[in-house]
Amino acid sequence: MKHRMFLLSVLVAGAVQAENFWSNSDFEQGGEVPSGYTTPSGEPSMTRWDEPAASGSHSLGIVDTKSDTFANWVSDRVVLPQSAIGKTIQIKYKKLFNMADGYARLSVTFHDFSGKGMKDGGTHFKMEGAGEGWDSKKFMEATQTVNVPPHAVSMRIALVSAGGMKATGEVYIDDLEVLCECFVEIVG
Ligand SMILES: [Ca+2]
Repeated sequence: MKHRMFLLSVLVAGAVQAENFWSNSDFEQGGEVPSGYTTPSGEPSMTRWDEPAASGSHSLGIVDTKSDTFANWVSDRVVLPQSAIGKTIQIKYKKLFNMADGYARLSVTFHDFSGKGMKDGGTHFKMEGAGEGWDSKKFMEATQTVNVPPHAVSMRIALVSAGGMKATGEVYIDDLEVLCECFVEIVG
């Protein structure tokens, strides 16, 4: 029996595939703004969709020059794959930042069937001070995990320079993937 259980676990582990379900990951598609993103509040004039870039010629960026306001990029709500609900997903991205008097944040929020934000579904990844790679303008890779609440239907991602209203500085994100390791298919 022990032998059979071991064999089964090997087959399952070998079959798990991390799939990216986020579109426009490299931020290269769009018109006046990158496809799938808006600047719904704050100071849109401080948002950037240009270089520096880790891939191609665009990243999602903010140059916050004002200590009394902020800027943000907010994604559309994206319907979660059924198999991601209640599971852990990975947010993988490249970041370049130099923030003072506060921090910028990459925020992940989950929403219920009516589109309302869920109380237990907010995670903020802070970027404070000068990030590793800033001096050489090299984007650094980050991977963070988030738990998807059981009743979540959709999620969105926001890049915000409002980690404390006084925060100023620059922040850029590129190659953003949302990976779900829950498409289990036993092939053995
Ligand atoms: Ca890019």
